Amino acid sequence: MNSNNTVACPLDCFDACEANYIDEKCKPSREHFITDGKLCVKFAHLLKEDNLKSAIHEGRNIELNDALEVLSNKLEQSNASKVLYYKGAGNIGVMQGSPKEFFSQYGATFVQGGICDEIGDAGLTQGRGHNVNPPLQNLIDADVIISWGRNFCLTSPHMYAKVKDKTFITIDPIVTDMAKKSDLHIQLNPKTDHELALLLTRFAYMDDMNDVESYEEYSSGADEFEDFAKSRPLVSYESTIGVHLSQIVKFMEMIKDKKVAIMLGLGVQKYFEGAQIIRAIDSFAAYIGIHNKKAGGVWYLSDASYGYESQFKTEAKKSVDVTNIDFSAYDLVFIQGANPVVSIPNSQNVIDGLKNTFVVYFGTTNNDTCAYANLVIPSADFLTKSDVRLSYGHENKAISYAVKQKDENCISEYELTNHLLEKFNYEALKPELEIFEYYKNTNPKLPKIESFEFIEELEIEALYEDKEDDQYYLITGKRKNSLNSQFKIDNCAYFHSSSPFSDGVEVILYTDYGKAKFTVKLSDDIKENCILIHAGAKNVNYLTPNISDEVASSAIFQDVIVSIELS
Ligand SMILES: Nc1nc2c(c(=O)[nH]1)N[C@H]1C(S)=C(S)[C@@H](COP(=O)(O)OP(=O)(O)OC[C@H]3O[C@@H](n4cnc5c(=O)[nH]c(N)nc54)[C@H](O)[C@@H]3O)O[C@H]1N2
Ligand SMILES: Nc1nc2c(c(=O)[nH]1)N[C@H]1C(S)=C(S)[C@@H](COP(=O)(O)OP(=O)(O)OC[C@H]3O[C@@H](n4cnc5c(=O)[nH]c(N)nc54)[C@H](O)[C@@H]3O)O[C@H]1N2
Ligand code: SF4
Ligand SMILES: [Mo]
Repeated sequence: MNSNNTVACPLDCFDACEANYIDEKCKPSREHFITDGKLCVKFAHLLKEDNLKSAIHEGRNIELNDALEVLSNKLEQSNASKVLYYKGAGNIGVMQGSPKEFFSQYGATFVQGGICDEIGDAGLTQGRGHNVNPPLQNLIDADVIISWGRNFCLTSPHMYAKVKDKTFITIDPIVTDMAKKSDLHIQLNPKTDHELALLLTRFAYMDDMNDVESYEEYSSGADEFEDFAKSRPLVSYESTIGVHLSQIVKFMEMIKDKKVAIMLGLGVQKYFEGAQIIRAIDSFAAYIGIHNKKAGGVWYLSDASYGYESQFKTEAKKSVDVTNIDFSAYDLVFIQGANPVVSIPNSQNVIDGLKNTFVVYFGTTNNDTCAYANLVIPSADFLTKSDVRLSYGHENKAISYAVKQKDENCISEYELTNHLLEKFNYEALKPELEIFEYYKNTNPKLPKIESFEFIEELEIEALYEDKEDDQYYLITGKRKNSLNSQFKIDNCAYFHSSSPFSDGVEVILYTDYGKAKFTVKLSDDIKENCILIHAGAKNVNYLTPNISDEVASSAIFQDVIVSIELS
């Protein structure tokens, strides 16, 4: 088969699947290890997207060249530091990084921190110097897999398919799809995972499951961590974590003498002290000797570009935390591949700001953010541009060739960047093929954990101390058939059926940060004290804090208590 017909799924997902473009159709690749002959429904939705086919200026369709002229004139007239470059995760191919090169040379303000995995990444890196997953084979060779704050089978269905016959334990406040496939489900209260990690450490100590031989080789602080875990009073655990001790006993029985893999997800780190929480879990993992073994290990959203040299300049002269941008403070806001009106915290703040600046939207679809754009530039879709897709789930990548002719009114990220670089007489990008070949042919070696620092103390404010009985924890996670705000999204708030509401009624939910209307859906999969609102739900981020976590300038979507406005 002609290998130049492969395309990579560009969606922000662990799996990084590959397809073959044959007879104008995408067929799941059989040779690509992860894809293994299957693609998912999100990819099918992507193929059916109604993509933008014309540039738009102040509500009127215009020629692409005219739109590029408006953009460069605006940039020429603006003070560079008053131009904000905002990049999202609509397509996570490496070529999406190219516009950074222009905005870096131009001197625009960049966004720092993130709205995804950055808090957990910072926590893991503090403890072990990097955040890189073990080889996928270690997962395949594990006996027991713990899905901890991650909806493993839903958010990375192809990784899951490789190991679906293993024994699973899920740690999650919600009865997720993954929980339903698990032999044990620890349905803890939100923001109590550090307490659970300490409790498990204490049980491991009592059961002689501490693997001193393994961790003394590369770590420091184990004794202090052990003492710290032992010093917590056992009696308070049940009421705080919300879990019966018999489940902890079962957990220990299930992992004893087994090769254990922990699949960590975003759920544990969507809090102000999320970096400490994830470090507590990673310290428990080190204590029982999971790291640096031939099988098992700890997986998170790995630093996919570890070991690659960035092919684009990305230094920012100035930056602003993503969690609390005052968009109105900029003369021009350039938004690429993102839908911040729905996806970043405090939607009211975002909308108020976007209404009072000149917004350029560069993307494939007419999303919620386009409603506030003065200029829309249609991006070429993934089938019409070459790219390489690295994965934050595993070490396999996916290669994308341009298999279709681009629409003449659309432009790729690489082309737009070179156009602007030329206009401003800046240094051009390296040739597209050279960048593509670099990412395609470079295969960095996965690092081991050379030195590990156990966490020795925790300073974490408990969410349960602030919550009244008629209030709820907010859980916000992914939905099976959509990808963040892309594709079919609802605006529902899911409650346990013991709640005082009926299915289908509208409620107004409020927090310290804002309020919004939702349609009630009842489901016994939801813990009684929680409300689940999916990522991408139109109004969810009216409720979330425009506050950064303590170390990573990143969003803390769940550090919030929800009340219900009674009409
Ligand atoms: N179908 C689908 N797949 C996706 C995506 C999508 O939108 N749809 N998005 C992709 C992206 S961008 C990302 S970053 C990944 C994220 O992948 P995951 O980390 O799996 O995603 P989430 O659904 O955000 O969070 C995981 C789980 O954490 C649980 N949780 C919430 N709070 C807590 C807590 O305090 N403690 C514990 N232990 N659990 C908690 C939630 O109930 C949820 O089940 O998924 C990717 N894959
Ligand atoms: N409440 C709540 N909020 C969340 C989350 C949550 O769990 N709960 N999850 C967070 C997470 S993990 C993430 S990653 C973010 C995601 O948030 P965003 O980064 O804003 O991503 P999307 O909502 O998927 O919107 C991506 C847009 O990219 C555009 N696009 C697609 N392909 C291309 C392309 O090839 N080129 C260009 N230029 N544009 C393209 C499409 O128009 C699409 O609308 O949301 C975060 N927000
Ligand atoms: S599982 Fe993920 S990477 Fe694979 S086709 Fe679906 S969205 Fe794309
Ligand atoms: Mo994400």
